[in-house]
Amino acid sequence: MTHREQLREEIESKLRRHYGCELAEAGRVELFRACALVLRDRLAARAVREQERRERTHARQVHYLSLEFLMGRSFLNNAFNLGMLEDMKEVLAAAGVSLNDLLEAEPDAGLGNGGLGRLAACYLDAMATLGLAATGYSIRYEHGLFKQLIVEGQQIELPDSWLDVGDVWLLPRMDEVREVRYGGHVIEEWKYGYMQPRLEGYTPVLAVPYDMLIGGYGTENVCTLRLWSAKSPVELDLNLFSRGEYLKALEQHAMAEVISKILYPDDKHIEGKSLRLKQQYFFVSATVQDIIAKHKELHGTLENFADCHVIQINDTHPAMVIPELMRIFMDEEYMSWDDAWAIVTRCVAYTNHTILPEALEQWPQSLFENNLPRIWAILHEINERFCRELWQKYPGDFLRISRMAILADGQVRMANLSVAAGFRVNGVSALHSEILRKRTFRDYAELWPDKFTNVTNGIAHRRWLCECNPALTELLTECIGDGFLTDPAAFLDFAKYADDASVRERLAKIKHANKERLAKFLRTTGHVVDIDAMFDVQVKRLHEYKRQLLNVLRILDLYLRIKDNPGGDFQPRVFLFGAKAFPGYYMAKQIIRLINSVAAFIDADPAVSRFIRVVFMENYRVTLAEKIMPAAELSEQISTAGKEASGTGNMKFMMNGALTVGTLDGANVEMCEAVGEDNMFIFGLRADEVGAYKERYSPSKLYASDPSIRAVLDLIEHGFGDGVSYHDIVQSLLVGANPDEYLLLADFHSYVDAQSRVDAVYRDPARWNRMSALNIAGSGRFCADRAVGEYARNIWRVL
Ligand code: 26Q
Repeated sequence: MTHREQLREEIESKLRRHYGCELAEAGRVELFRACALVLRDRLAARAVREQERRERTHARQVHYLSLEFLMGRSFLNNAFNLGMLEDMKEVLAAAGVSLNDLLEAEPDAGLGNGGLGRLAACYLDAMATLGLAATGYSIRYEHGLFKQLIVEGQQIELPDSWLDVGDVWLLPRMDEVREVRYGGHVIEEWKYGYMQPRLEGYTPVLAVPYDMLIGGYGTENVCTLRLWSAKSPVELDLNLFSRGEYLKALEQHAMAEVISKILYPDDKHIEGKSLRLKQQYFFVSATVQDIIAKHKELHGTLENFADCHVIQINDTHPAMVIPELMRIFMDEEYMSWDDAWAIVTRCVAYTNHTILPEALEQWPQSLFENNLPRIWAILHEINERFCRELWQKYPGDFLRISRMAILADGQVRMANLSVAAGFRVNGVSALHSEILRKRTFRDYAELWPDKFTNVTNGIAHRRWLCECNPALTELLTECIGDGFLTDPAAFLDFAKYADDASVRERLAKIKHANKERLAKFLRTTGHVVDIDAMFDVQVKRLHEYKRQLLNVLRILDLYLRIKDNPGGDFQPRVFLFGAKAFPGYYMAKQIIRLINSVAAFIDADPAVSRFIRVVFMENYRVTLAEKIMPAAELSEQISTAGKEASGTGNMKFMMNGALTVGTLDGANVEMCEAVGEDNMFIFGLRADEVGAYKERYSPSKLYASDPSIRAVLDLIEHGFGDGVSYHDIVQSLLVGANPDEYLLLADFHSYVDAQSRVDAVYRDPARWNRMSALNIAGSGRFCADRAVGEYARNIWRVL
């Protein structure tokens, strides 16, 4: 039997067994599930072998802890990595089904907000491909990030229920359920001559693991993403009712099961909500128990624990691993403080993802005291010992010690905890890591210079190039062979084809076809766009520092120029936006509304809409990004310098041949290094200029003295004829304690200039496509395989 015949039989057998139907009569969802189950079986068979290998070889294990894994869809990735894509296509085609249709049946696993969550997902793919013994841990949120609707120009949030169909990838492991305890009080008891703290009157919650298997490419290795689901151990027992305990039981039941209900839609906008703290502790405690229990089964001792495990925390959100490991080592394994601390500080490493000071995580002490009393006591002791050590080192330097303290002003500072206990701290781009050393964690970097390092982010290039842009992948393969599939350095070989006119023409054709594909999709959402116009794209979370508003300002500037000179020769462009706003972030939501008002305003003016069009694409998510990246020609990466830790969308655009207009921020700096300044459109203040500039910055003076800035702001103030006022947006730029915090007006002209350089190059296709080729060739260093390789060698010591 051929592979193809066997695959067909397996699918048929799944259909019969699970849905009682034949291939010819199966509905789309049934067929999707059956095919997914076949892929899952293959992965499961490999996973069993991999598990045996890990246990036999005592491989050093990596545990990647993250509150978010923004996985998107898995079907295509699994088929691709298993080498079954062609067979799958053929078998389906023979049954009269197109693979692309089938793929649309899968919901996104949207278990993340944006960059940080998608990074974790990309890294799982790379860890599996590099053959690491790695496991990801997170929460099986019932609802991922909200679904965004745009109604009358405004964002509406709807719940996202991905599990109805998305559960097909999840394997429940009922034999590895853990118990997590909340509340109660600590009883101090003497036992065998030791003081043994014990929690009493606590509320137990069960953590049920569901495993998603992640197959590597070109290897048999499989990694696991373990997602914990919360379940109450309390049966709702009506007998309790008579004893007056029914309400208490009901309350405990509800408290337990709400823990894994929903992903917090915050991205940097941190609120000290007790449910969020419970979520963090829930997944951290279950994970730590899991790691320790399995270690004991395999080794029978904890002495070698730090040699066998490294725990990477994705930002500070899982930082409670530190006190939780301490708790289990001391209270349950009877270790001394010093022995426990020596292990913990050898196996936890911390990645920071943000420079915005308001986004550094802090929790009110009272939340810990009430919900996690034993963890609170341990944090208190960690802080006492740490501050005492600092006092030895810096006697009398109160200010420094209070800056470095873990507990201060009734708050627990999770970043300080992570730096103090972690054996390595890394930023996510060269510039970001530099800022961490020089500013954010300056005191710490003086004390422990060797603790700090950089690992520039990377993206899963098989997903973000090969799977979503097969035509470009084929061209690359023709030119440079298929080595780049597993070797990021091989991309560079493509540089020499930048001077080959036939390759440049192929590039242009591929881009055009991808634009057509996106335009076709946009038509189904009610947007008609001109395929011959430049596709100019800004997609990312909506945040003031990312400056979507600056993009709007220059669109309005262009609008005014067209109005002034309707017969002029303007480069046609389609301005595409996609962004979700945190539901409680007023200014972000206003900016979404503004984009939609401007879109309608331009649409209604034929003199302008013959040149430009603005489209806000609703519900931006992984699956939509996979349609956008291959079609984009210009990538907008315009954050205020010094604010974007890295960015990863910038890399996806670059790899798909878009040119970048951007500030020297985050990983843009390294992209510019990779391709040279001539092959990027750089503008604006530099990170090291921003501070001094702000000292003497007066946006209202700029408004008064600069006619084009004034004209654009007046236009916004006047409104767009739809009865909506954008007065607040204008005010935020001109008045208040910190007007134009993100320096939009300061960078305005520089940005407008950069955009005219873009237009000039676009008019010369040979030059544009040459730059595009050089960007693709330079994008190899932004592969997740390279980034994870660096983690593995320099931090985890597993390669
Ligand atoms: C924390 C506490 C309570 C509630 C929510 C949060 C929370 C959740 C998500 C805080 C931050 C985030 C996400 C941050 C994030 O996505 N940062 C981005 O990380 C990317 C990957 O490193 C970088 O490329 C981006 O520059 C950075 O903004």
